[in-house]
Amino acid sequence: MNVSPGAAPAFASPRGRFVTFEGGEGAGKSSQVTRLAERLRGRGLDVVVTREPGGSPGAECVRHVLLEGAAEAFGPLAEACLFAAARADHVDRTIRPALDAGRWVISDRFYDSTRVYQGGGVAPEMVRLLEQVAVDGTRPDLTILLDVPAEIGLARAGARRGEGVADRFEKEDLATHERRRLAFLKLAHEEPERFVVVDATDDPGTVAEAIWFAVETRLGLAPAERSA
Ligand code: T5A
Repeated sequence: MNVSPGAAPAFASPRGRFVTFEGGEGAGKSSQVTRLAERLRGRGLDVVVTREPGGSPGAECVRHVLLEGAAEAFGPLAEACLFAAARADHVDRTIRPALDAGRWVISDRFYDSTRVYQGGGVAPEMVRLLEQVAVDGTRPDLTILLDVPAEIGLARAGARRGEGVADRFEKEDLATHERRRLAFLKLAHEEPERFVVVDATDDPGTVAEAIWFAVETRLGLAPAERSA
């Protein structure tokens, strides 16, 4: 298990804290988001769990269009614009109001997914421009990257899906998924103060402990929050 701890930032304002989970297909993001939220709630914290694409009524409609593949024919830039439109709505209606109210927000994917998935087909400066417009300054305090070889993640996602059909992105070939894994690791390397990389090949309980350690050390839970 690899965890890269860093310095705990000071939080002077009552703004809530924003944690995002990133990683490839089947890395275990949804499972770990649920576990972390339960543990934080057990400490008496007010936690909002959300996801992308989606997380607000408008963005959930766009999610359907994107994952069904209906926008694929319009090309990578159009898809990137749709992800950005969904994100703008998600930030405006769900994330920012919750943070302003002092709540914790945990999002299953956020803009790093666009950097990685759409970044393969759209110029990086365009991806960053769309990102800037969509988030308007609302950025994660901590990003947990669940790292797992693409083959393992896809096998997990496939086993869970059973006879169901893979979505627009999941259906892509192994080499593409492995390139995405490396692209996520590159982002983590470039922003070590925001990212923590967790080895997600371990069993779910061990992964959850690594995530909890990262949250405690990076976000500096108050003594009451730690022991409640
Ligand atoms: N996308 C998204 C973009 O292209 N651009 C963007 O900007 C954004 C935001 C979203 C898709 O959209 C793309 C990326 C995605 O392709 P989605 O349906 O929301 O699609 O799916 P994912 O986010 O990829 O999530 P998955 O559900 O596929 O995987 P998770 O959430 O990482 O994994 P989870 O927790 O559901 O677990 C998968 C299976 O593995 C088991 C679980 O029990 C489950 O069966 N599992 C483990 N098994 C063994 N060991 C562990 N440690 C395990 N952890 C979980």
